[in-house]
Amino acid sequence: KTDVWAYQGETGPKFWTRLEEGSECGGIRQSPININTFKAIAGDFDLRLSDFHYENATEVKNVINNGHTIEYEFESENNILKLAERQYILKQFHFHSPSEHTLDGVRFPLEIHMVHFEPETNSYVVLALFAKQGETSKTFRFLLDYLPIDIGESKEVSALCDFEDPLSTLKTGTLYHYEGSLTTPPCTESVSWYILKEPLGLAPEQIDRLKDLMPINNYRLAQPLNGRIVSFK
Ligand code: SG7
Ligand code: ZN
Repeated sequence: KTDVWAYQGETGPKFWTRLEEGSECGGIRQSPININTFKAIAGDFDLRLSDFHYENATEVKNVINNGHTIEYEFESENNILKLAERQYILKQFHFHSPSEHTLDGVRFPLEIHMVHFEPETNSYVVLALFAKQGETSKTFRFLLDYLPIDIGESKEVSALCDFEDPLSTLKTGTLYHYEGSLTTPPCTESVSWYILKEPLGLAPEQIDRLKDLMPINNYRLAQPLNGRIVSFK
């Protein structure tokens, strides 16, 4: 697996386009993007709250420090997002700091990516949640109890992820949508992005600790829209 890239220096983003093994980092529908909220179009996109078939409390199995992010993996494959007749399985979530997507140029302290995968078409749906300092979201209460300090280190986790907060924000909050890519090599262009406008709260210690363990500024710069439309609802 290609893993020779970084967020800075000689193997930084400019180098990503030259990576072998089918890098799509130089493609035309890349992520992340800046979301110009004034240009977003009132959307008739498909994602609805009823499409989230999530368990109330889901066991987290494992956490890994992969040198690019801290990633928590789920035990069950029971959290399903049903979209356009396809079933996307919630696999993992991970962090970027500061955020990768920006809202009218504004970067949030943290962005959480809930990665859903559909094996038949090899495509992804990523739900992006911004986080800022505030009262700790129930969903992420366990974060500081299991942290892999060293690159390559992974740890068993025994904790429950409770999705009530993000799901209730989804009910009333604004959601942005566009078609893009993975934000890391190989930048595969098969990702439907859904970005929740309203940030979740995390304790300052949680944000600081995650930052400590990840590369500084583990975000990719905004990519050109190339005519893509961002919709909202
Ligand atoms: C993180 O971002 C990891 C990757 C993820 C990548 O570095 O969480 O996950 C694994 C399993 O390597 O790549 C295929 C994939 O999920 C890109 O994901 S992102 O576009 O949501 N940032
Ligand atoms: Zn990510």
